[in-house]
Amino acid sequence: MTDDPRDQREQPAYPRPGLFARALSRRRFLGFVAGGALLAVAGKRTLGLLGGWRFNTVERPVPEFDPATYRLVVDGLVERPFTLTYDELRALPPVRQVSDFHCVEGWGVDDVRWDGVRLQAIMEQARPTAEARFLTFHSLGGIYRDSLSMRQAMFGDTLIAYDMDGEPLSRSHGLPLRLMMPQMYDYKGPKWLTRIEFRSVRDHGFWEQRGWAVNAWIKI
Ligand SMILES: Nc1nc2c(c(=O)[nH]1)N[C@H]1C(S)=C(S)[C@@H](COP(=O)(O)O)O[C@H]1N2
Ligand SMILES: [Mo]
Repeated sequence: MTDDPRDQREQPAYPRPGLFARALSRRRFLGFVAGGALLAVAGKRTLGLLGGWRFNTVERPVPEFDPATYRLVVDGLVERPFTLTYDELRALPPVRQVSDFHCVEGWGVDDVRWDGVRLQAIMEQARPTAEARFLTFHSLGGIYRDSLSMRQAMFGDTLIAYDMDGEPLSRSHGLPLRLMMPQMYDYKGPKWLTRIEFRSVRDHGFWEQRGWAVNAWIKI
């Protein structure tokens, strides 16, 4: 099962056949797969050429960050749920990394510098219970969310980021906080992150409910 947190195998970036075969005719499904493969090839060619940020959101207007009321809530299957203000978040041990960003639609940005916090720091403070196996990341606004297994959250390059290229995230790029999981397509990375919830079962994110793979390993 791809939901098994111990499963390290790479999974296709496109939905498993079974998921769509039920809803679509075989012909339409094959068209979908062929289209996806074409998109992947086209994406590989244009990455780099079309480097530079775009702006993707399903929230309109985009959520507004108010430092006076903002909290990062850490809860669910943990011994010590807690909340952090923006200042408290920035006071946690900071990490810096440079990593590439990929949207599954075929564009991306290379060598983005991120400053933020490892999820390990969050877990150490929250102490997940034995039942906790997945983390759900919720955005302000209550529309967008996605999840990682505990293992994926502990990857050496997974972080929650508050700065991009040396500046606080702009409002369109997720101020105050976004999840970055560079090994997966960025629909896995909710912007305007406000809650990290530990769960025993995998929660299917916004795009995953619409057919995209839960394990969105980058395929380029
Ligand atoms: N809250 C929220 N987070 C989100 C999205 C979104 O629509 N809402 N889109 C995701 C997708 S598909 C991509 S590619 C990136 C886009 O990030 P950007 O707008 O900063 O370029 O944000 C991800 N995180
Ligand atoms: Mo995306």
